[in-house]
Amino acid sequence: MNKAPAFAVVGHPNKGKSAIVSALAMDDTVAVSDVPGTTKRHSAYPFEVDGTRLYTLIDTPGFQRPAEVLEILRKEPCPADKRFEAVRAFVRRYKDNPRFADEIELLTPIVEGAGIVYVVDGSKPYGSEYEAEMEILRWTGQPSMALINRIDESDFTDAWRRALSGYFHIIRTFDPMQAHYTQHLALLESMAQMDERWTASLKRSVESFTAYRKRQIKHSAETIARTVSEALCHTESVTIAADVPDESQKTMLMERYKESLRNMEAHAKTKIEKIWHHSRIQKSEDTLSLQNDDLFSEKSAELFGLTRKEIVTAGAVTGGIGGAGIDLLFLGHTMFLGGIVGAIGGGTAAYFAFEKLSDIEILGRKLGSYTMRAGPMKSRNFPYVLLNRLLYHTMRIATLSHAKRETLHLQPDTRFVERYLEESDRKHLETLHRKMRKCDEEAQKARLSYAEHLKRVLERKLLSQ
Ligand SMILES: Nc1nc2c(ncn2[C@@H]2O[C@H](COP(=O)(O)OP(=O)(O)OP(=O)(O)O)[C@@H](O)[C@H]2O)c(=O)[nH]1
Ligand SMILES: [Mg+2]
Repeated sequence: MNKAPAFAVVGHPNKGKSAIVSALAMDDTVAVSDVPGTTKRHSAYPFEVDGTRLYTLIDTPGFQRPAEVLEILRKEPCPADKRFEAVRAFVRRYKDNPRFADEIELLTPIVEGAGIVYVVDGSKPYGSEYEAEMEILRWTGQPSMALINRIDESDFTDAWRRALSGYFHIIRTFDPMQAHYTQHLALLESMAQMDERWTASLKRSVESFTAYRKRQIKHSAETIARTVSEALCHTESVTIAADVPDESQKTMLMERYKESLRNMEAHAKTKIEKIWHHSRIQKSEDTLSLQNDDLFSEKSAELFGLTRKEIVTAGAVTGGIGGAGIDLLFLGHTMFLGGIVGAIGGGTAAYFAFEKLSDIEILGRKLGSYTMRAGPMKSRNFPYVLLNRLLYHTMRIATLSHAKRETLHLQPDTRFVERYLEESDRKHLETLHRKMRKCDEEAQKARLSYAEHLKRVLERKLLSQ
């Protein structure tokens, strides 16, 4: 049997109990809402790593009639050692009485052995109406702690601390809307102190939790590295009958190519959301624009930390001519291609590469046909554009509390990568981008170092806040 401790999160209605459960269990399926009385039944949310349960949070409805319940409990004289039993008897006796439905729901897990996490809103003044519920919790004698959650800006924390200290030994502040890893760890440490029977197990949880977070970071870094590498090497081809494609064929191919790159990015983002248990988020974001400004302008290159010298010497596009028939290139017809011409002054644009296919059998007939290919991406900025967006996405998702229900606005600015990458990181990544563009065996090795490097960059940020 698994001995992972369970904690019932209890308190007044609408004080952030479900938000706390959601944040601590890292589960965004918990119902969090500003309508008081949202949670009607108690439900358990286990937190598991590799199939091992570390702890369980139990969401509960708020107290509705604590004074009446306390009156019933106090009717008969009851020595302290019999009070737990008295509360249990109350739960049994009033199990089907709708008058105390919420109290029965919230007390059930406690009389079954759960620890108590009592939640108050530190942005509202303390009032004696909270005393009956705190007294009931004290009657149970179960290990307990109080959590002060400030829902808005006002601060009555000191008054709350004074009041709570008469009922709880451990009092902590916690903001479920900020997914601060260090705050979460500190809270687990405090929970480990609630009862010595749980200490060892919760200490192990802290270790597993840290190891788990490192794995999440590693998987995110690998996802980003794979996506950048695949997007750099991606090509789209169509076979055409004549050596001069018509406009609609070119546009179609270019749209398909762009669409594939966008899909790669979207796929990576979904993967990252899954890694961080955020599959249900509502988000508003722009898709990868693939506009000239981002991909080919010197201004963007400078933002990514590419120096003027690097741009001039290497050109805004890298590499040579991809295909045989460079004279078949029809530059300037689409915005996208126009950008290349602008960036390199009408010179070697390897964007569209046409390779003559001959002696290829199609449907049993010999055909002299041509392949029109878009890609691989030659823009020097492109891997930075993608890296910037995916790093931004990872940072936002990894630091997003599971208690948030509002739409997440994602607007990466080009300076993000600059803020996150130091000069030495950038130099290293630039070397790796160059190797990854070769799309050969060396490129695979470069991708692994790239992932390793990104992991260190992400760890620097995500393990310290
Ligand atoms: N800004 C902010 N809002 C919070 C915080 N904690 C909770 N909320 C909001 O307060 C409202 C109530 O939160 P819930 O977690 O649903 O409260 P509850 O105690 O479970 O409520 P019931 O289930 O109705 O008893 C929700 O709109 C939350 O988004 C907080 O720390 N900061
Ligand atoms: Mg609730």
